[in-house]
Amino acid sequence: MPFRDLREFIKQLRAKGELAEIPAEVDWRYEIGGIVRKNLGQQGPALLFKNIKDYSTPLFTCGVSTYSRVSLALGLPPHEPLEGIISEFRKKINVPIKPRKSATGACKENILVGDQVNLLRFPVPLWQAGDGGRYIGTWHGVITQDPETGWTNAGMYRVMIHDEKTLGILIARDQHIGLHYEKYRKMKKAMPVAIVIGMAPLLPFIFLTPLPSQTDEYDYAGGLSGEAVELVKCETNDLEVPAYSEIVIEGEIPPEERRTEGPFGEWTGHYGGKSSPRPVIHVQCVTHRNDPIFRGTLEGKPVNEDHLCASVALSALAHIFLEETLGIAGIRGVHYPAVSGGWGMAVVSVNQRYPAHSRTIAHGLLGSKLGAFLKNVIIVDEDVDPFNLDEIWWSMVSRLQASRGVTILQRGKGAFMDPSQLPELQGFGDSFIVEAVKPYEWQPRPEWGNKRFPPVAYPSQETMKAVEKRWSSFGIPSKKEKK
Ligand SMILES: Cc1cc2nc3c(=O)[nH]c(=O)nc-3n(C[C@H](O)[C@H](O)[C@H](O)COP(=O)(O)O)c2cc1C
Ligand SMILES: [Mn+2]
Repeated sequence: MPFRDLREFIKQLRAKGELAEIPAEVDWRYEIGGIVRKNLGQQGPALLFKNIKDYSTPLFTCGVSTYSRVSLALGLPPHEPLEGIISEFRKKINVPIKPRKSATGACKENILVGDQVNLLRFPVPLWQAGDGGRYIGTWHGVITQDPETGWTNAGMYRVMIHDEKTLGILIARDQHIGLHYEKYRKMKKAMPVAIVIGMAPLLPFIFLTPLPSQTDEYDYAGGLSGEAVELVKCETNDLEVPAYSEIVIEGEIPPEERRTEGPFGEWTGHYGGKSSPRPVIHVQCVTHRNDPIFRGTLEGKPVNEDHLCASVALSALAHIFLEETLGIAGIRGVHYPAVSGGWGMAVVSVNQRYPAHSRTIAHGLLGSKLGAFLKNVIIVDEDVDPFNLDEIWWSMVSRLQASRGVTILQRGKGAFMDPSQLPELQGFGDSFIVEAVKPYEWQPRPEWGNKRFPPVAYPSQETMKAVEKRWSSFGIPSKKEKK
């Protein structure tokens, strides 16, 4: 059964023993960030902070910071392997479902306009020491519309509090919000915006996922959830938001006004940029449910909730892109490992069928929007499990000759705020492609059993099956499943 909202998900987490509810008073200034950091490090439960200093509203975080909870959100068994999680994600997102429109919804239970607007009413953490402010938008959706075509976009772009009624936002030119904003700027008009916080667990996966332009993220959110997303219209503009959101912030972004925003602990695990003048959001209205639950996440040094979720979403989407958009056959799996930040590295396992098959894959990814923050690509053969980092290391020694299989591409598209790049060169980045594969052109040899590469040293399938059958009789304890 899909989860309609954040509350249903929290209820299920509680029932499954996946939730820690924290009655002790905690400080929104740094302490929450520290607790979340430790909890992420030990792959702990989802957290509901119920007693935050100066506040009565609770904060929910770490909802999908482990694969078992991502499985739960997707309706899979708790110990589903990563390959299965990504495969399910791929299947569901590939069948979009149009949203349903409602006249009203739970997010309208409280409507605050004008003088009633006070963003400091929510327990927004100052997440960690180097952050330039309190970030209210860390696990949210920012909704805007193309003023020419009417295309609606929903993306996750960080949002900082300036004061009770004003927010700062980072808008990159090559992101969809950037495309919309450029048009409004040319028209010299303010851009209407809606920010949604606290929603059904699969929606943020869609908001952080680079889907093609002119496509509506709500359709994909419906597909992924297996049920149409119910939408309601904003109070002060024509944008639509999920009806069961905990909090909705409505406002507009003037074309030229700037205020200092940042820095922010980035997905790279560093502070890659300094505070700079960036666009502001003037908030006109806040709507929220009764007893709202604030939702946020700590970004920073991997692996955090955002890295894990980006890893799942990008792996699934890149697989679809390579297979269906680029028409590349023979792909066993695509993995953007969470340990590399979820965005920065892709491993693709492929059954090579023609010359340069492996390299085409790397070029395809690096040249696409899925490669917006992608730096390095590793290609392995189809018998190497791309979801098992140990096997990738093995492959990089046993099948790679550096002069043949390592390529460095210079001045490609780099992730902005990449800490390894000089500030003046931000946006440009070098990439490596590693083809840790059996060379396509090698010929069969008798000493290799007439294969084109030396055989892998491993007991035969027949032996392994027979051992498996008798395994319990040997009295050897089985290794605990690693998640
Ligand atoms: C927690 C979090 C914060 C993010 N903040 C930003 C941001 O400030 N600016 C940005 O361009 N992308 C940011 N991203 C990445 C975008 O969400 C991602 O590139 C997404 O594809 C953007 O949506 P779009 O493809 O519709 O433009 C963030 C991702 C996460 C998970
Ligand atoms: Mn988009």
